[in-house]
Amino acid sequence: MKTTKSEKLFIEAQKYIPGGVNSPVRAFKSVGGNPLFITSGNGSKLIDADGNEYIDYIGSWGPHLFGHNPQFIKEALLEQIENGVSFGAPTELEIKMAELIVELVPSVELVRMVNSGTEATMSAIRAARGYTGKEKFIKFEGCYHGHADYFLIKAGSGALTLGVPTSPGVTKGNARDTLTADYNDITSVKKLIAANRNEIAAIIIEPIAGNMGVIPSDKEFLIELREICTREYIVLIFDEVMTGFRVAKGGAQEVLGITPDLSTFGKIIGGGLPVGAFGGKKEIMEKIAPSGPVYQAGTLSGNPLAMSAGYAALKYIKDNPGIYNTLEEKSKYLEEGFKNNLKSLKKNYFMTRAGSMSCMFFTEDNVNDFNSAVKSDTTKYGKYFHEMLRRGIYLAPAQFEAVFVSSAHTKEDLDKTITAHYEALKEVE
Ligand code: KE4
Repeated sequence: MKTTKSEKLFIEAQKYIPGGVNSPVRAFKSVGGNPLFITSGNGSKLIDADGNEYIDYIGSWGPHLFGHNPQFIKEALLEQIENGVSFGAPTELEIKMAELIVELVPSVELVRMVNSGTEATMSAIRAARGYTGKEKFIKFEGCYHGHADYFLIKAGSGALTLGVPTSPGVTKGNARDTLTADYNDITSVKKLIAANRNEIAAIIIEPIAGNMGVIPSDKEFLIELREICTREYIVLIFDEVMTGFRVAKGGAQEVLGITPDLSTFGKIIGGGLPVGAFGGKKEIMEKIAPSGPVYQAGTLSGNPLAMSAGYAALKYIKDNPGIYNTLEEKSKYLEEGFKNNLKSLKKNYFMTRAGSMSCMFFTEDNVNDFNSAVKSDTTKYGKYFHEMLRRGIYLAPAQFEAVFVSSAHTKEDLDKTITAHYEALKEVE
């Protein structure tokens, strides 16, 4: 069979880049086959190097709430480029961006811009340690908070997909301060606190998990987690890199009605450019240099080009809050279509959804934590993925990720996806 352009490019890429990709989950490792090289994205569509068009449900792993390359972000970028892209000095745009985040997320009193979700979460942990004077922190098995050493302990997303939830290269010294609890299991948290009394600076959690597939947290679990953190002088960090501005204007904390001490953001707040942020209580954030002693820095943090795209994205959300009703309608329509297919095919794969992020697990048992998620048949997922790809539907090349619906997905897109889903499942035995 003729070698495709993507296949040729993948061979070339592997000469210079580890695994031929700049982020592991893009490599199709867990679904087999070779990654597609993309040449353009517009609205809900991607075009690959061979000219094939796909309906895209990755959306750059979450940033594209409005679809690819929306006009209002493109215009903001082009306008900023005329004046320069980065100065390494404060700009008014950074004030406007911070002010808007503070306005949209009431728990955030002060916020610092960074360049990725990883930088946001690692900085939030450091802020919590500096504020409390304590060293250990609790994360949850299957949650992914980026690739800082001490997070790569029983992590989700690409780490889980590649079967290395605890990565080589992470030293015992680093791992020593990372305690891991079970998602939605408050007893596992209480046990760790009892065994590490007065040593825990923070608990970091994805309030709606999106990196072991999509797993909403139990409300009672989160309420008790909030109470424990308040009682034990532990900083509660909501990692909203994925859920922030995705599941609601004010993120998962607005949907769940729980107030964290710190929040981390990424993805959507960059409008497709590299942006992260961490923020929260003034008494914690004012410990961050130069107002306080906890050092944190970044050459391109808050750079005007990224801020122009991020501010345009958040301003659009502020001015058009109805977007979340549209996203809910489209996401519910897709979910209903998938569920009808499963019923017709007498398959009972477990489905979850939180707003416009969803997941179909190839297991018929309930999924509410890491151990139940990993029962999914990833071989079946791989076959399903390729059957959908053949039909022009571009899903995450890994079971333990999310499907992202954008406001750019049309009813025609959704109907085509539902039909492809039915046909693909028929091929998966
Ligand atoms: P980045 O450093 O990749 O910008 O953000 C890390 C991160 C932190 N917290 C949460 C909840 C996240 O979902 C992420 C990154 N998400 C993955 C997708 N599951 C990024 C995709 C990739 O690694 O290429």
